[in-house]
Amino acid sequence: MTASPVLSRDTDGVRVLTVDRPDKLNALNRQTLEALDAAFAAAAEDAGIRALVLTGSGSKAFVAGADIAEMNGLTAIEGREFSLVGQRLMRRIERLPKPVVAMVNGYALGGGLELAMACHLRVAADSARLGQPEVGLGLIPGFGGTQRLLRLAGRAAALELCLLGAPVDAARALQLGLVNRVVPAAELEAETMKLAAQLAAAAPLALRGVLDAVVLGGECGIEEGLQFETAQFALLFASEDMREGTAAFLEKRKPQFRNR
Ligand code: CO8
Repeated sequence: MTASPVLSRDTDGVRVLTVDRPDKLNALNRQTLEALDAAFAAAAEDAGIRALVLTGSGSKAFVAGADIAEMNGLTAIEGREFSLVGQRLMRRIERLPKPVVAMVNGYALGGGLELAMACHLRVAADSARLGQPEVGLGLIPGFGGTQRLLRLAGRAAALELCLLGAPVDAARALQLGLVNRVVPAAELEAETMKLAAQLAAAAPLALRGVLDAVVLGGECGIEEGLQFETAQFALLFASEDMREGTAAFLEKRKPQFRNR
């Protein structure tokens, strides 16, 4: 039996998933895409997991893209299938009812940037480089990158990155809104885990409400988006955690959220 290309470890309600193909800079072959899909599906169902961190093995790459060697041999039909497997994974992450933080520890290129953009937050090492270099391979992004980059950073940045293919450094990625935070490489893990711990201690139903309202709201008009927000807001009045959060504020103590 071959080892899984995705490692998983849990700490205090946070599951860390690591793409583990360091000799190939964690490139996404079909086996890795499927292993990630299964890992995210399992995490969604696991009541003990409240937040996730996604990263790549080694210090050089988060994920350097879809596996070019594997793509080189594909027919058009197989290429379409490969793209759909990747898009399904990205959508699963984006629609996960728990927050996912990408810990961008190095190159996030092509499918690697697409993977990071499907996560809800991105923390990058100052040494990271991010880009959509597919045009250089005679391709375009195929795991939803044209669409997520457009929504995340706007048309100018999407066209610049996808047309020119040149990666940007972490500082420029922050300027473009592609990442939320940039930290020194040596502090990346500690800073990301701190953020994940904060998410894991928050009220899970409230986080889920935010994810639903923001992710779905970003894909529809303002009227529908406001309806999503009101529906989520109203639903939370039925939760024990809302009573606990507001009571804790009034009693000047720390809330204990129970996911109920
Ligand atoms: N796929 C396969 N193998 C890769 C990839 C990749 N994306 N990236 C790196 N590797 C391999 C290299 O081939 C090399 O393997 P080997 O040692 O066996 O020769 C090993 O990883 C180390 O890489 P390098 O020697 O190239 O390391 P360098 O430090 O010299 O360079 C770079 C690092 C700049 C990151 C360089 O490896 C590079 O340019 N990689 C490719 C980046 C890229 O173009 N990514 C986009 C791929 S296309 C894509 O993601 C499309 C997504 C949508 C797909 C839709 C499907 C239809």
